[in-house]
Amino acid sequence: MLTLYNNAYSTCSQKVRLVLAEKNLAWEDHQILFKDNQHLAPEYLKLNPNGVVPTLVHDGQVILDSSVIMEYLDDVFPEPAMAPRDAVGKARLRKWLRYFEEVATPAVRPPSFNQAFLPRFENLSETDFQAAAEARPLRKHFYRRMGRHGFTDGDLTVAYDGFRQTALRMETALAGETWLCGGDRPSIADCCVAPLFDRMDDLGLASLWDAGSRVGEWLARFRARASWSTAFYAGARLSDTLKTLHQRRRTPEDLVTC
Ligand SMILES: N[C@@H](CCC(=O)N[C@@H](CS)C(=O)NCC(=O)O)C(=O)O
Repeated sequence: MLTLYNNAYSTCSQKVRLVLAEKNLAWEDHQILFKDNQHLAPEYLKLNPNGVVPTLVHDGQVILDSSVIMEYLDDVFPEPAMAPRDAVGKARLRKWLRYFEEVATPAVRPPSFNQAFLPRFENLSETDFQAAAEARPLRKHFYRRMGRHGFTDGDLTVAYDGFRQTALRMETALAGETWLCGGDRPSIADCCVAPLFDRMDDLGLASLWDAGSRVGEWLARFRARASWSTAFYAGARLSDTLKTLHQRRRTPEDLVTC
C-alpha cells in the first residue's frame, strides 16, 4: 500500500506524482494543506520532521525527500525502468538530480513566493511572522530572508540566472536525445525538473528559455504524455485557483531595464 502525503500544487509533490503515473501505480492521496499549516501539525511532523511535502508511506515504511522517493519507487517497482541500471548511468542520473536540487529547485521559490504565497504572510504582525518562520524546521531562514515584503530584485536575478543556466545545460544534453538520460521514456531526472519548468511557465516566466529550443520541445513532449494529465490534474497549477498570479510578477526583462 502506497500513501503519498502531498499537496496539489507543490512541485516536489508533482515530481513524485509523475513517477507514480509513469509506473501506473495505485496510491492513496493524502492532501496536506499549507494554508491550514497541516505540514507543521505535530502528527505530520512525526512522519516528516522537516515539515515539508511530500512524504511516502509504503507498507509502513516512511520515505522522505522527493528525489529519494522517486529513486525508491524505481527500486521497488522497477518496470518500466526510469533510471539507468549500470553504475555510470546511475551516476549521470544522480548528477542531474543533485544539480537540479542545487540550482533549479531553489530558483523557482523566490518568484513563486512573491507572486503566489506572500499574501498569506504580509498582513501578519512582525511577531506572528517571525513565529511562522520559526515553526518551519527546514525553511526558517528562507522565510526570514523573504520577510513580509517579499524577495528583492537581487534575489530574483540570482533565481532567473540559475534557471537560465539549467535550461542551457539541458539544451546541450538533449542534442540527439529525447529524454535527459536517453531512452524512449522520461527518467527520474526528467520528472525532477519538468514541474519546475511548468511552474516558471505558470508564473509567466517562460522567457527564461526558448519555446522553440530542444528544452521547449522536451517540455511539450512531456506535457503530451498521459502521466502529465494524471499528475497535473485540475487544481495542480497555481493559475488554476489564483487569478492574481501575475499581478506581482517581475519578469527577467523588468529586472534588466530597471
Ligand atoms: N528536499 C525536500 C524539499 C520539500 C519542500 O521544500 N517542499 C515544499 C513544497 S514543494 C514544502 O513543503 N514547503 C513548506 C513550506 O514552505 O512551509 C523534498 O524534495 O522533498
